[in-house]
Amino acid sequence: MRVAAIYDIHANYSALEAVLAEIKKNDVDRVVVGGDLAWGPEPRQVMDCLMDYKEEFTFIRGNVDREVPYRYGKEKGLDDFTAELNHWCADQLTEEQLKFLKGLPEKVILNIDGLGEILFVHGSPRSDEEAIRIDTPENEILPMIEGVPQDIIVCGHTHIQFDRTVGGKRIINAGSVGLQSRANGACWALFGPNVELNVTTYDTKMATERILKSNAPFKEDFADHYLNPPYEGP
Ligand SMILES: [Mn+2]
Repeated sequence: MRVAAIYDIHANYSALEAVLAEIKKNDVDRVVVGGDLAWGPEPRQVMDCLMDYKEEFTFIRGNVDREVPYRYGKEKGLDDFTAELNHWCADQLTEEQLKFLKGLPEKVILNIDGLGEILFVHGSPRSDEEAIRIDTPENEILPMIEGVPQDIIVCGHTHIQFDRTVGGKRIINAGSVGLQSRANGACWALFGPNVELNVTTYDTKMATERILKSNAPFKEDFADHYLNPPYEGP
């Protein structure tokens, strides 16, 4: 089995479209959508698209998939930007889409040719909002992965791709499809029989023009991010 992992789409429809087209060109048996689907400027377009694949793809939950449908705000300690966007994104989605996000599982385990069992999570094996970064010290990662029986762990959440070995476990960050740092394109990963970290370029100028014409809050910030991906992740 060959598996494509697409993480942190963050409601960037142009990036999702480009990655799905690229995946179709590869011989992929399964797509794992690694969470953080609808927090960003085009939540409805992204969810309408993903719902076409709800039986075919395997979905896990990211932190914003938990926050958006329950409209988390300042009472949860979130900043104004995140709180406003959570509310706006929830307002764009259908009841069915909100219900879908609420029901996502936290992790999935797949057996992949040449690699064996892989654990897919969003943040870390113990939390959807715990960050494993490209430069997180090993002693901080060790307690996060304690007790995981699989030799390979795939994560996202921190929006920068990496492939590290910590405490005998290979930890791979698939990067972000829609809100990437340190890459000029939509990031994703392919598993089986090897591990490939991919970057699919797409027309960021056109993507930016479209969201700037929309009524998405903070659209200028997202546009700037697409055109000038920052070096540091969130
Ligand atoms: Mn996240």
